[in-house]
Amino acid sequence: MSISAPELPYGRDALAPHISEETLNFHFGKHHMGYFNKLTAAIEANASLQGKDLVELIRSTSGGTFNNAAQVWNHSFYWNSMSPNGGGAPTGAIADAINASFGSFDEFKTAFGAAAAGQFGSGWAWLVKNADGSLAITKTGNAETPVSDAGVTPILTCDVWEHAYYVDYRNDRGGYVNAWWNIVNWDFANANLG
Ligand code: MN3
Repeated sequence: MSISAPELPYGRDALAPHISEETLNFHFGKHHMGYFNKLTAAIEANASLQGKDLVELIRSTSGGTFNNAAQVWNHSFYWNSMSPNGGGAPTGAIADAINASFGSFDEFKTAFGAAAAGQFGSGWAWLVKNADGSLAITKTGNAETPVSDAGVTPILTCDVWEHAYYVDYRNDRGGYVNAWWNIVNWDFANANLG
């Protein structure tokens, strides 16, 4: 088996009060693990899927296998996009790159928040690096992921499926995204920027 089980990089109560332990019990323990379990079942049932890593599966499958592979990858990236020690203004190279691409951190926050709010239904808001080195904000629906495009490097993501926030914020996606800024992991962003 080439796909390892998802791991949460901190305790399930570590993001409180911004994201509760109850949310992570469901979001990591049920949803993320559910995608992983369905993916491993699909791999066991189909020899042509065996021996491929997660990114290879994302780029070579469609339908249910794509959805589960992409959701396994997207959620691991999402957990790492947050940290109990995160939040505040960006530091290091990502701070300079944000200023260069968006004008200022405040302008970036406004544009990212608009993408997160404007994703109709389930999906994801992303900060990505394009092949030319510039940063961009994108949004994807359902399981769709920038990983599908080999020329794009994901930097950060915020999950805007209702299961990410409904326990803590009910239908207030904007309130959830506002809280996400308190735990955003700039060290992870800098590592991805390379
Ligand atoms: Mn989710």
